[in-house]
Amino acid sequence: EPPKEPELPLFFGWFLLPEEEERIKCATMDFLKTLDTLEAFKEHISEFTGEAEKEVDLEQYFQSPLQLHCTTKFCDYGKAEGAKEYAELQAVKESLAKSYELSVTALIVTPRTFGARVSLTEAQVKLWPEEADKEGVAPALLPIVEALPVGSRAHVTLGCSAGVEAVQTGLDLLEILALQKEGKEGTQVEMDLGTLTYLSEGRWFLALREPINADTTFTSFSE
Ligand code: 2AM
Repeated sequence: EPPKEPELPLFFGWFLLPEEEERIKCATMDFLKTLDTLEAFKEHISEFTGEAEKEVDLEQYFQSPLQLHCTTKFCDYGKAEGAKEYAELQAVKESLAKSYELSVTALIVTPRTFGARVSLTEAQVKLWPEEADKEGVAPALLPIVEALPVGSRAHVTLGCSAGVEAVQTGLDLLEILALQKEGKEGTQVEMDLGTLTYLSEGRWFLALREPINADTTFTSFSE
């Protein structure tokens, strides 16, 4: 019998340590609590509720995932393109179970997702698959995404609205970055945490004044 191939995981990524997860969840929930009380946000409430006068409790609106993480490669147990090649990279094999400090530099909120933008270091970019930024991106958006620095899609999904899959967070982030690149920024609001910008269709971007760092472990995950 030939030796069995090692099984591929659902995905690889950086997983926040439990105490870090608690800290990040608290800080980001505080932001949501403030956001839905802002006049600027209320002006665009219908983009979340479908009705102009209705209120929204963003803390209830988003369901948070079980374990906070930043996905590097979605392998889908080997069904995703490039899964095996990624798992076999020397950089990946060497990095398993190692500690990494991630830097969160912005938060995004859309009617679909709530996420944290992660700015990767050079060492971290070595674990970022070259094609990952472009996967599943709408053709119209591709030229702009290709012009963004590698790893621009890196994020931690903090929550999804009902019926939305986590993969949407990275796509929402790229859309926001593309709009920024085209100079399509709307209303800006100064908050304690940083500058909040509105980018049409219920999209909000908070550029953090100070990055939020989080200790993580690089590892694979299978259900
Ligand atoms: P996320 O990275 O935005 O959270 C398991 O489903 C994990 O893999 C989730 O964390 C999810 O999104 C990510 N994921 C799911 N499908 C994906 C895809 N097609 N491309 C990239 N990441 C994906």
